[in-house]
Amino acid sequence: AVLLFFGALIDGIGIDVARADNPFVQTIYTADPAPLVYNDRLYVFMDHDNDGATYFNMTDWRLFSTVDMANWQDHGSPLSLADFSWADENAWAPQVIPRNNKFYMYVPIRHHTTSTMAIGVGVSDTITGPFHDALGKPLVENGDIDPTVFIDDDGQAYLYWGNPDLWYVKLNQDMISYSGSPTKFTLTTAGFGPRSGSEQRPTSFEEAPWVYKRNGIYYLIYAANCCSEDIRYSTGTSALGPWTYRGVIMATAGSSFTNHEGIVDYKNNSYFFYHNGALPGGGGYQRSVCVERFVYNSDGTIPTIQMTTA
Ligand code: FUB
Repeated sequence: AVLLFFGALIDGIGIDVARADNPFVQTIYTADPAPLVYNDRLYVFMDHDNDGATYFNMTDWRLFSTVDMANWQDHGSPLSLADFSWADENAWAPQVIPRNNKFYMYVPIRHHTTSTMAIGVGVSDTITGPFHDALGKPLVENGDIDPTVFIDDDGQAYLYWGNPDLWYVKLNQDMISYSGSPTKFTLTTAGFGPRSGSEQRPTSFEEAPWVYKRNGIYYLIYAANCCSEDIRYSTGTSALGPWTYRGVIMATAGSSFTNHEGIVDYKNNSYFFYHNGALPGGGGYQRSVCVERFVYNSDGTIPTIQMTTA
């Protein structure tokens, strides 16, 4: 089945390419989008917010894909909280990356015996899943969340995650183990900008890191300032910085007090994925993923992006 966001559900394709309405998933509440281009198709992994929820008590992840940014295919749930025997709550922001002829899905979930947030890894032979728990235990566990994964040109893979701190570790080739210890970035205002409001944190960095490299520039996009988050970014000269604060990309998430981004190039366009609370009944715990096309400035900086709603 192909979901069309003009209110129709049809089988097959054959529709003129058109700009999708936002939110582009309108059948369920979704959040924390993580785009991935694979075999000329754009996949977006995301959380699944529960109807009527009063907390982020999600229990599965969802996957949608497109070839034209207008017609989105619903692939159902590639992975669930129940697939991790050691976890009991909080199926939060995922990211998937291909390597070793497999797909690795990094997810923050709560360890049931320690009640601490940890990062688990799902693995699958196909991008649409089903994924299964690769380790039977956390990859890392330090209470921090929101993994993002990046493989540099030299083949070194990095996992980054964090709230309130920003951590990284060098992943091994197998993508389910690491060398060295998890290490904190030093958060400075030169790297991550000054904090807004009265909260006692050193910089604007809050959560939702998203790291990638484009035209020789390393980008670290993130959600800033609790608890009406905006999306900001820094750039670096290596996968480990040093980072230079570059400013705000998206200033609001509407009626959602969180925002969480993913950026990707697809078919010669650049796309900024995020979430807001724009569906009927939406809000902080009933969020909806959206996407905006944008153009990088000639120096590689990212323009301010306005959200659009249907
Ligand atoms: O979706 C649960 C949490 O809310 C995510 O981990 C954060 O990034 C925020 O979006």
